[in-house]
Amino acid sequence: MPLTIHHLGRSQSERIVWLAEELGIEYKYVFHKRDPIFSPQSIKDLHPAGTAPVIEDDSSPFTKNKVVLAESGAIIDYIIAAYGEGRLSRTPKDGEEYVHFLEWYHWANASLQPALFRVLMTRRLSNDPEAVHVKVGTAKLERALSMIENRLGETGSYLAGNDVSAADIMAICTLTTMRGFCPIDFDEQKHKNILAYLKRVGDRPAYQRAMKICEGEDFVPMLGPKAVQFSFPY
Ligand SMILES: N[C@@H](CCC(=O)N[C@@H](CS)C(=O)NCC(=O)O)C(=O)O
Repeated sequence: MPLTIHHLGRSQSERIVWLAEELGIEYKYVFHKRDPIFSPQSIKDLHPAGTAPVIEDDSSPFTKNKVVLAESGAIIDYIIAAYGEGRLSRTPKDGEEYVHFLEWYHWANASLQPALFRVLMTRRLSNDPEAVHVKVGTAKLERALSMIENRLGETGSYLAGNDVSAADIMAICTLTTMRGFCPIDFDEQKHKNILAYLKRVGDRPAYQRAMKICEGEDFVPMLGPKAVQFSFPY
């Protein structure tokens, strides 16, 4: 099995396991436990970024050298091109859906994920919900959530269109597992499309398999309105 996926517990690297399960490709899975909340040495030894996800590929179709890749988007593009026959991505042949795909795929990790972490950091800086940086952080996240809510209202299903894509694989962990670091509740009315989307994803066998592989049988993915703060070590 040439492809190895490294997952750090309760982290964005669940994306890559979900991707591989959706594609039905073979891979070797390696779990790394947080130390106590950051990457352990075993992740830092793999790649100078010291972050998860990381993949290794011993027989890349693109180079004779061993591939060691960090960064979710790069890894997703690589796996889809190398082993996924383009599935779960969109191309110019998909017309308008391609354009939507591009925006949501990149926005998920470049804007949505930082918006959640901005709230996490600003809450740490101040307990006062009226402090200006807390208010700005919260407003930016709320704007991001309302973008998703409206988009899901348009498609009635997934971010790029009717079917799941890598844009969803990129976005979902911010709306689920990452809320364990920064508890953000969803409102049953205001976020009803997001909640229906989380249920839709949670019903996917590949997502269910991925979450069990990543976090074990007892872990309950955060697919409902209420977020639960993780405590470490776990
Ligand atoms: N933009 C990067 C973010 C990677 C990242 O920060 N991963 C977190 C897991 S959620 C991590 O490795 N945290 C541990 C650490 O930074 O020590 C990606 O999408 O791959």
